[in-house]
Amino acid sequence: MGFPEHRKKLYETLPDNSLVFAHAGVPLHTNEDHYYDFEVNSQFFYLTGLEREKMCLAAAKVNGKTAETLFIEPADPARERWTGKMPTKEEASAVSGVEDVRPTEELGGWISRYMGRFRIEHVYFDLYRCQESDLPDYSALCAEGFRRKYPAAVLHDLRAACVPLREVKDEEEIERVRRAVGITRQGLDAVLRTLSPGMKEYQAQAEFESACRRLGAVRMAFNTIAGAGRNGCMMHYETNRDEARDGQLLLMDLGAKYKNYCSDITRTFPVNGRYTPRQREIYNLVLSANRAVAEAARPGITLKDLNDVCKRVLAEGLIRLGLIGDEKDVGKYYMHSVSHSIGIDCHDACFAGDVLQPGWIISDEPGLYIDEEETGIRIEDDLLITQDGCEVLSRDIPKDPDEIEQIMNSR
Ligand SMILES: [Mn+2]
Repeated sequence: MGFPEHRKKLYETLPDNSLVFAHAGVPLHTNEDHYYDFEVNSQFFYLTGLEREKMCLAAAKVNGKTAETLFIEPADPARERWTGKMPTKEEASAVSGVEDVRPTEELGGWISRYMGRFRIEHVYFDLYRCQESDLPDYSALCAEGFRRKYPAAVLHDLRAACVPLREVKDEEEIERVRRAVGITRQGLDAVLRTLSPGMKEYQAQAEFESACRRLGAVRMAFNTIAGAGRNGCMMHYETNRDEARDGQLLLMDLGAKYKNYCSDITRTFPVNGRYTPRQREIYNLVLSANRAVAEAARPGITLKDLNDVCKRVLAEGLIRLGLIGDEKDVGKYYMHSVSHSIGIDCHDACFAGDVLQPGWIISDEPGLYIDEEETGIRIEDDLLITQDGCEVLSRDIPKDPDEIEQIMNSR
């Protein structure tokens, strides 16, 4: 179980005469001697459970047999004096389950040996590219170097090979997401205890994040979104500098990350503790879409099917409220999609069109964004797909408007 099992499954899916290089990545430079906070490559993490920079898992599947070696930077006392202890071979081995751990400088020799002696035909690097304009990732640069030296080898995308495996979470992964959701619940409790008119959006963010860190989430799943009033109408608003005022709603889309697994939750609270009748009307419509999606989520359907369910409910409600005249205009107030996969990444690796299976974890996040009323409402839960439906992992996080008002007014 756990991370060694992930590697075993990957090796089973690979053709014979393959090499795999999963690079952890390197810290990215900003200016002078400053670097961005290091985030480990998701494929490397999925295969090893290690979050440390400058490591590489190299594996060979040759003549039906697999061999694997983990290459790590050797501990350097001079560097440790400044930036802390580096993992030893034994520690890296204990976390990953890889028995053969060697210093990074031996990776070149390892490659020469396999490429020189065996009929290697397929070579896997993480070659994912999100946008054409992105700088190449570290793994892509390593692949470039490899291709120059061995132009006959066919390069494949390690991410694409991992996606079908990553889509279905195992027990340990589900447990980590559960913990992340549980921590997020307590972080939102802290917001509900303190939210009041005059609070800055970043102060609500601070309430949430400090509770999460206290509870063991050393990082968030993504930049916290805290948008009051009109700011709640921007799907990925993360400036969080404005004041939350009397009569406004505060939309918070956020999530703790626990042992590198994400939660992704949205709640929309009334800043003064009471929804206006109009806010409640729209809120209840979003809530009914949220419930309809959870009702529909089950193995065998796709994320697009769930979005169709969501759009139908929202469109009917918007017509009833007089905001649109025709179902097809639902996009005027609902611009995103209701669901994505959740795991190591907040928008976790999955292929569009793949059908849900037991073990998928997905979001359920309908929203309505009505600029002219300065009203943005989104309600997001995390769902674990089960044999015959789903389990709402975030069921304990208040979303019923009466319950939210009751909590805010009894403090
Ligand atoms: Mn989401």
